[in-house]
Amino acid sequence: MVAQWQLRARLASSLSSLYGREVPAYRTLVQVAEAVNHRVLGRDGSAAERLGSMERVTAERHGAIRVGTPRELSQVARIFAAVGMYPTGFYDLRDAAPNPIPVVSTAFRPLRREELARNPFRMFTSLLITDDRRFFDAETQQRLDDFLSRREIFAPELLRLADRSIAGDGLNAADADRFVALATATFALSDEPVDRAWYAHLERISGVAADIGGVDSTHLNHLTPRVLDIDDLYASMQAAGITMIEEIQGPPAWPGPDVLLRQTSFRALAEPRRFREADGRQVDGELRVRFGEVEARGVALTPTGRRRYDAMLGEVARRVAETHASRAEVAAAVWHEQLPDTDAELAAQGLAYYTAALSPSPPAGEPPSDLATLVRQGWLDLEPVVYEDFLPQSAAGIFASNLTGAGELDASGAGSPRDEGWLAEVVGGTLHDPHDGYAAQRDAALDRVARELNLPAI
Ligand code: OOG
Ligand code: NI
Repeated sequence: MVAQWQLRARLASSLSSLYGREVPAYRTLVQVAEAVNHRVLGRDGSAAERLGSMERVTAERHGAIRVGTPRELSQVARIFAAVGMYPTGFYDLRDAAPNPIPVVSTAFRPLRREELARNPFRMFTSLLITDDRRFFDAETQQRLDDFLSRREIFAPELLRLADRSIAGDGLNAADADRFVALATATFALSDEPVDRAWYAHLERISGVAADIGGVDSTHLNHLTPRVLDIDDLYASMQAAGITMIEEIQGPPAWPGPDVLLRQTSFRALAEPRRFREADGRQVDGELRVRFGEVEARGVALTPTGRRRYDAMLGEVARRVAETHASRAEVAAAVWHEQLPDTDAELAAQGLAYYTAALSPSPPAGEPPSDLATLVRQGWLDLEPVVYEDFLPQSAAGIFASNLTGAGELDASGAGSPRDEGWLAEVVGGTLHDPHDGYAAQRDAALDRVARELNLPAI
């Protein structure tokens, strides 16, 4: 039998080979990322691995795919459940300022720490919202819905194998090979001709809408390796002659611990695609929709910490608009003012998630029973809980920085209500809350420490 986690590792590696063949710059990115990680290991020693073992970080990827209908998303959910990846988090990118994108998204990923350690593959998956009048008028919506309801992206055999893996907790060797091959082929760039006029109509509204609803298939949009020092990576890629987008998305470089998620990307080259013209003729052309992205992960924030982060984002935007200073400078100042820059204070103030073990050399005397005092008096060794999710603002920024045009938006058009409950139904009933896993890790560790210190609770 091939267990679900082994299928996940095989799928991740197979998609990585596919994307490397399709987008050569991705291979450069992976090489540079590995070089950066070795540099950090040489520089920081074992501290380099406090956010994940070198083995995990080197293998770690997230992909991004985009689908057009709730039915397609429900099929995606079956394919990923077959490899132990479950829909986690809700991101509505339609209200992301200043870059609204006509999708709602979730991330399929392993939930438990042990599963993430075995293979942390995740897939950021976006669903086009066709009835949102800020983006699509009634006629375009009708055409989109007709077009999307006619296509079959996922082969029935692939879905049958997925269901078999879900029911049997894995697949036999022959089925496993077939499943990985079919799933990989599903996410390859198709050579089916693209209807030029229809694609162009959608592209005027939104490049993302065209990439989803203007073609007969889906494809990996990017595949993202993880690095331990994204500032080094950014400089190294520029030095290798690959132009990166202007900014690193997410938290700024700062003296404190790595927090949440920092990402950056480069625009991939145009890729050859076939087009069907209005008169039925087929011609060669190109499209430039896929890109390369890379990320660094840090400690997960608690809901309180996350509210602080969101407020800081707002404050940075306000000051940038007011002073026209560079975003990096303003962000560094805001972070310095508003967030403690040590693990101890992030933990003591309940802003970030940590697991804890009893320090081998605790202070003398009676232990206090609250976390803040235990941390400040040096009773505990803290380990960051790594952020395993995404950031809506950064995601929208990544989408937008790689589009050719801003698109057209009808600000007076009515949005269409979509929420977590709706998305949960689409993906089969459950949408997981990212915080559950982080809190469970912290709580289990603190319970252990409380028992060791003979405290009723911490
Ligand atoms: C997804 C963009 C978001 C991320 O890492 O935040 C994303 C897409 O382009 O389909 O991948
Ligand atoms: Ni991404």
